[in-house]
Amino acid sequence: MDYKERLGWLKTAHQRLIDRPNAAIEGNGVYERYENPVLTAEHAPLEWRYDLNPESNPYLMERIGIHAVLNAGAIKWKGKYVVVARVEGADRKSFFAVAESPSGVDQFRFWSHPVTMPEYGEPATNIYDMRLTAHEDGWIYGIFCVERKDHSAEGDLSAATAAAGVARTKDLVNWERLPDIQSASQQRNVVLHPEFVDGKYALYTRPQDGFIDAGNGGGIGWALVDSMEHAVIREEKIINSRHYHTIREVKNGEGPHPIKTSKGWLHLAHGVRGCASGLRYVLYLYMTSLEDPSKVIAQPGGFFMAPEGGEYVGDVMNVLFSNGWIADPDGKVFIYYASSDTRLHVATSTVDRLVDYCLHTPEDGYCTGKSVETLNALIEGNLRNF
Ligand code: M1P
Repeated sequence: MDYKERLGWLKTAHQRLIDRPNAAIEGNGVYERYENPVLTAEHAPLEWRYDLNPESNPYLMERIGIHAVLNAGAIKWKGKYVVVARVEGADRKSFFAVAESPSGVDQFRFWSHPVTMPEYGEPATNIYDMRLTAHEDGWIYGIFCVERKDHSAEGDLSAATAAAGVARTKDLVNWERLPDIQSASQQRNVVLHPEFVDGKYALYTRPQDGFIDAGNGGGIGWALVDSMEHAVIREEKIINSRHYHTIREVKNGEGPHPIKTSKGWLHLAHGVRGCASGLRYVLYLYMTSLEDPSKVIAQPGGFFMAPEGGEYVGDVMNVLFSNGWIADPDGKVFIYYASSDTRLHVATSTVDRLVDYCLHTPEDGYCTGKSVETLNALIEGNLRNF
């Protein structure tokens, strides 16, 4: 192909990918998966990847490789379904980029430029996994992981530290960077609750001993802070703990901020366990009280979603991760989740179905005997009545 032919081919293929309709797949009744991912590396605009000047790029070769589009914060914005995705380049650096869709399940298109995130303190080596919160104070906050080299670990080139970065915006284009959250431990997966609690900002936290290891960090924490302009975590209590031989044995972390329902706050989180093939990341739901969002009132046992089919395969295998969902006023819920740190998918459900799932899925009994007892109770009821 000559330059002109190749450019035409690239443009057609890219447009076809964006226009591709996405159909729901009937499943377990709790949610519907969709046939296609909603965002992939190939969705990145051609202007980001190619030098389109025939003089400086006569072979029309890709100049900047985009490797993955994953873990995205989500928000309904001016009638559109908008995600702030983690885009990872071939150079392993992640950045944020906004994409919007008219339907929430297909036709996602990136805005023209990635987000230029101002720095705070020592420039970050990597930033990722933004949780978006339209807070009742009027700002949209983005809290994200800031990774920097761990200078105390001399000679260990993979040693890093994790902190929670904070930025706020009114238009998703211009971001005001605020100081990183101060905490006694390293933090990742920090999420801002959308309402004030006792007049303070409320944070879901995930204390961790090291960059990867949760170590003694017991699970998802809860902290009240006076200000987001200088957020300091002074006290933190664990509200959703890790537990031996469960899906959240090794680590867990809050997903997006919880959805307020008439029966309580509905939470989406990820749980991690170890196995011979490495770490396995799955999604789970739980609910907390409207009066006290730090008090768990429902904890269905097991995972809500786990990798299936092609979702198993990618840059980091056997991973589902979510940090964004949108609840429409009619109760429809769009869950944006990434598979194997490579691509972004959507699943849909409703607030009513997800609450029903939380309130009626048996809790984990923490041993095989209890699991069989619970199973038998269901079977007996079904055999007696149906
Ligand atoms: O690779 C899986 C995930 O690992 C991290 O999550 P956590 O902090 O819970 O271990 C994050 O780096 C996340 O981005 C990634 O998807």
